[in-house]
Parts: sequence; structure tokens; C-alpha cells
Amino acid sequence: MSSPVCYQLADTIGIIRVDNPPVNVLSQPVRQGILDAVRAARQDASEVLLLLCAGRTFIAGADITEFGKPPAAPLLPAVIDALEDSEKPVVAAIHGTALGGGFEVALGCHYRIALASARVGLPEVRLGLIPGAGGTQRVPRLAGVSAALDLMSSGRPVPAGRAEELGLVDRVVGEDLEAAALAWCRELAEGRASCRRVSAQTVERVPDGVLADYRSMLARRARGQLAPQKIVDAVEAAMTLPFSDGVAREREYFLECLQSPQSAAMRHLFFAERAAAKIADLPKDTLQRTVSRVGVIGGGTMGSGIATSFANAGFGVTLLEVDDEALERGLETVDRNYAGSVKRGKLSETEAAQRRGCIEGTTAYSSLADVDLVIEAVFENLGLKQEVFAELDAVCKPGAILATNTSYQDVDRIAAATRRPEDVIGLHFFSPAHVMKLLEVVRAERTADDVLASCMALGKKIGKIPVMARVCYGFIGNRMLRPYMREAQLCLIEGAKPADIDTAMEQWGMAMGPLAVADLAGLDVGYKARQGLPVEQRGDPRAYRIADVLVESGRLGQKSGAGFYVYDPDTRQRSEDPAVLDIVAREAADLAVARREIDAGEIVDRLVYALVNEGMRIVEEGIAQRPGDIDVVYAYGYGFPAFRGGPMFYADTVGLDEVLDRIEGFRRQFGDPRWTPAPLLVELAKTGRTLADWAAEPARSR
Ligand code: 3H9
Repeated sequence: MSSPVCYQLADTIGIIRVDNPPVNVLSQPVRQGILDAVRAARQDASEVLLLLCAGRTFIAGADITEFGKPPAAPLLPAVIDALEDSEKPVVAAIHGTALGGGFEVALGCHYRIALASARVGLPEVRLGLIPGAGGTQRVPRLAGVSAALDLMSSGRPVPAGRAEELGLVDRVVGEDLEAAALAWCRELAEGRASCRRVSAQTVERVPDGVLADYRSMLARRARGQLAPQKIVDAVEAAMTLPFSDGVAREREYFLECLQSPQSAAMRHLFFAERAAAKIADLPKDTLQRTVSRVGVIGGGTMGSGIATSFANAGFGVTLLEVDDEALERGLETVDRNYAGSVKRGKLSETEAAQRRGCIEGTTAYSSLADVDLVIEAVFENLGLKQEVFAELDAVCKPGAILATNTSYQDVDRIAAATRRPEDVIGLHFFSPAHVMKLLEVVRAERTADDVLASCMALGKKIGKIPVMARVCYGFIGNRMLRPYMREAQLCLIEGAKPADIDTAMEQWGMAMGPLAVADLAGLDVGYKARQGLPVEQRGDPRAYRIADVLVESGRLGQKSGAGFYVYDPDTRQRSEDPAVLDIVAREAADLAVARREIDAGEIVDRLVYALVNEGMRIVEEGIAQRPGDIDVVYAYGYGFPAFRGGPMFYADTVGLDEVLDRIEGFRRQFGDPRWTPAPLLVELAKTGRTLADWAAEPARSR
């Protein structure tokens, strides 16, 4: 097998070229190839070495698929040592993304040149890891302690220009990287440049307390996570120990993180996210429809957020509202979205104005005659949505994709309102739509393959993480949310205080507790939906009575300043309200619910296993393609802690037999069919298989 690294002498320059598609990860043959090249260069006439990559990017990092397997020599730190120890100067030429171990390789070189469009970073923390090949020791030496901490604890790559300001890159060029790098190599050769070893530099000392403050900040921002804290420990080692000891300390922390369940969970999500983009039964050569102009119907929070999302990605957008007044409100919401981005420093005024300029408003359906995709985001009412689709059917050009942003409604019935159900699909955005990464792509019974393929690709183009779901009430995310929310309400009426429930879930890792989420979303939304149903279809009154009483007493959640909590009008800080505790006690008595102490462990198990049990049904019914898709939905759309890998991965890590035991225990305790275990859970637990085993079985392998 030919090596993915080739070494070639061009005059006095030894060129080491890595070619390991798609993203040049540092698999064993790449490590070996670089090492062999450096060794070969020792013997030849080269005066300067140039390391660069073929294809779309510089090295994107260690090969994550190798983690968890026995290590194969040469290990990356040894390869980087060889580069740095070279007696001939080594230049790294960076294009695309130099990430993780890839950037560490560049830092082991003596000089770095980058294309202006390139980005560099150490994203290991997103995999529950710390940089493990010298990054924690070299970055503080070049960029200082505080920049190093920010770079590594956020995991966010920085553009080449910023990297140059930080001292991480020496030169930035606008185009033709290879020519510029070769020219620089010749300059270095002629000038007999020295080998500038980062490891030989010193680290600035920061005042006492800086690291302690950083640790406390991370303890809040990255609650419960190991790797961010270990990054601070490693930087402290860089500050206090000689380079070789610092590197040894870094290795120790890296291995500790690598073996942690948190990293296993986050690596699972990395691959689950990429798997979710693939539709098993869609032929690879499925053609896509061209989409350049997008129509959005409804200028409410969702519609204007969706319009903003598309404009951000350079699409022309036509936003439709029923009348001038509503349209003005919708466009004002778009303006506010952009003003927010400018205020937060995400966009410059000019960029914001440019993107805002992509959106125009209309009140006439006829303006949608030429759009390639239209997304309906009107009020959640089936009849209304069907009317909108009938109208779209009449005005839109043949081949236009007609999408609904419904959260719950039956997409097949919406499609049936048109004469072209094959063009109809669900595109379920999450609020705020221009910020949240998740996009549920709902494949209806008759959705055409090319419509589905186009929408999955479009999702990626606008920076979302698209996950396909089939039609059912609430699709993947909201269908699972119902039993989760119901359990939260039941814990409340049975004796837990709102803060007990939310704090238990937040300490476990959820971004926000369920009652705080309900207050944020607005309690009136669920209330209105329930009012539209006959009483017998509203479910168990113990699970909604308190919310109803709150709404009827004007407590709609954050927007009215009070819901399950009261909110400080300035800080939006929540606090407990004795009036709510009174309401709960009264309603519990009225419904004859015996109250008791409920501890955090019970709250977490009830809420999380309610999610898991419903998730099991969802995979079994084929609503989700694979268990990992559910994990992606929950991690990106519902604030589920990434370091637990998503509800389905979490269930596997707990052990399905134990999950089943607990669910059966709840069934005995509450005597309620809601705790009937999903058949798939029973089957897997009885046969000692995990969900991961099940997903990999041939009948299902995708
Ligand atoms: C590390 O470096 C540790 C070191 O500090 C210490 C070591 C001792 N490994 O994302 P895409 C696959 S930790 C294996 O769709 P894009 C990916 O699964 C690593 N595979 O492309 C996909 O496969 P498939 C630190 C990887 O253009 C295909 O490549 N580095 C890896 O949208 C295309 O990927 C990172 O965390 C990998 N490292 O985005 C960077 N990376 O086609 C991780 C990708 O079968 N990578 N694959 O589904 C990325 O962030 C993105 O892939 C990148 C390109 C931005 C580079």
C-alpha cells in the first residue's frame, strides 16, 4: 500500500506532502510517513523542509477512530519531537483547518505560514480531551497564558489573521500558499535561518489568582466537565515546569481524559452527528434541486429567525406576512436579530447590513412564484397550514420545495392539501432559529428523494445539523419531550419544589431545568393546545393542572415576569415564589395526590428514563434512523449534556438491564401504564445487547 506521505527534494527544499483524504488525519501511516521523511531529510541535500498537505485542508487532527484501540507506534508526540529536533528548519504551510494534533504538528515545526482563509485551533475539549501532543505547552509559550486558555477551553478555531496576531502563525498570505511557502523556504535557506524551537521559549507568568479564577469560571460555564479543568492544570504545568516535565504532565492528563466516560460520550456524538447526515436508503447519486431564493411564510419569532438563517448563508429571502403591519413587525424582529449579533461582536455593522439586505418583505403570495424553496412558519394549526399549502400549490413554480416548520402536525396531511405531495417536507427549526444548530428534516410518506437530499444538504449549508425524522406527533425531539415534561410536572405535584426539579437536572448536566424551559417557552402555548382538546384527550390532570392554574392567574412564564418562578425584570434571574408553592399544595390536595420528599436521584432517573423509554420506541418504529440520531437531536436541540452522549448513549453506558430494572420499579411504584417498558428495551436487556450492538446488526447497518 502506498504511503499517504510523500517526500521529495526540490532543489534545496525537502517537501513533505501529506495526502490522506478527506481531512488528512494523523492515522498511523501518516505519523510513520512524516517520521520517515524527517529521517530521510537528515541524509540528503535539503537545507529547509516544508510540510504541507494535499486536498481541502491541512491536518485536521489525530485520527479519532484510533482512540480506544491499542496505541500504534510511532505516537504523535514522538513525530512532533522529530520535527522540532530537526537540524534543518521546518516550515508548516497551512490551508483549510489545522486542528488538534494537526495544529500541534505545525507548532512542532520551526516556522508557520498560512493562507488567510485558514483557521487553526485546538478543539480537543469538544471531544472531552485536552491537546495531547504538546499543544498545552507550546501555545502558552507563543501566545501567552490567557490566550492559550481561551483557545483550548473554548475549542474554537481562530482565523489565520488572528493566529498571526497571537504569534501562533508567522506569515499569512492571500493566495498560492505553496509558491509563497517555497519562496520563504528559499529565503530561510539563503539566510541560514536557525531552527526556532517553541519548546525552548519561556512562558510568561500570570499573577496569582488568574488560574483559580479561570477554573471557577469554567466550573460554571462547563459544569461537570473534566477536560476544561485539566486544560488549566496543563497550562499551570507549562508555567511552572520545564518543557519536558510539562509535556509529561500533559500526557498524563490527556490519557486520563481519553479514558473518561465523558470523552467516550463526546466522541460518540462527533460520529453520530456525521452519521445523522446520511440517509440509509437514499442512492448516493441522488440529484439535488437548485435552491437560491427562499420564501418564508410568517414573520413571527420562528419565521424571522429562519429568514435570518438563510440570509446569513447568502440566500435571497422573501418574507411573507398577512398585512403591512405584521410584515413590519417581522422585519423588525429580523433587524433585532442582526442588532443582537453586532452587539455581541459576532458581526460587523457592514456584514449585518449586507445580510439584512438579502431579505425583502411581501404581503402577496404571488411574490413567491419564483422561489426555489418556501418554508411555512405560521401558527400551529393544521387547518391553517393546509390553507397555506393549497395557496402555495397554486402560486409556486413546478419543482419548488414546499416545507413546513411545524413542530407537531402531520406532514402527510399538510402535503395532501397540495397536488404535489412529493415536493412537501418538514423543516423543523428550533427557537431562536438563527442560533440553534438543530434542524429536524421530516420525511413524509411521499417526499421525493431529491427533495430530501436537497434539504439535508441545505441544512448543512446554512450551518445547521440536520437529522431526519419520519412523521409522528412531535417527530423525534418533541415526542420525547412530552413524557419528560410530564414527569417533571408529576414530581412537582407529588412534593418536589420547582427549584428542586430544575436544580437536580441542571446539576446532572442539562443546560436548563424543565420548568425553567417551560417558563422560557411560555406556559400559554401548551395551555392553548390543551384547550383545543376535549378534556378526555388532555391526559392525566396531575401533569397539567398546575400549569393551567398558573396561566389562568396571568403567569405565562418569563414574558409575564412570572410562571413556575418569579423573574427579576432586569437580570431575568429566577427565584422561588411562595404563591406557586401554595397553588401546588392546593391542586395536589384537590387531586388527592399524597405529597412526599423526592430526592434529586429520583427526579433525574424519572425524567431521563422517561426520555429513554420513548426514544426506544422511536428507534424501534423507525421514526429515527438510528439511536445516535436521537442523541444528536437532544444534544443540539434540547440542552442535553454532550458529556453524557445523549439519552440513548447514556442508557447504554448505564446498562440496559439496569435501565429496565429502574423503569419496572417505577411501574410498580406508580402502577401507571406510562412506565410500560418499550419492547425494544426489554428485548435488548434480556439478550444482553446494547443499543449500539443493535444499531450495528446487519439488518439495520446503514
Ligand atoms: C486530537 O487531535 C488529539 C491530539 O491533541 C493528541 C493526540 C495524541 N478523526 O466533519 P466532516 C472524518 S483530537 C477521524 O464531515 P467537514 C469524519 O468523520 C482531534 N475521522 O468534514 C467524516 O467521515 P465520514 C482534533 C475524522 O469538511 C470525514 O472525515 N481534531 C476526523 O464538514 C469528513 O469530516 C478535531 O477534533 C478525525 N479527527 O469538516 C477535528 N475528522 O465522511 C475534527 C474528520 O465517513 N474534524 N473525520 O462521515 C472536524 O472538525 C471536521 O471534520 C473538519 C472538516 C472541520 C476538519
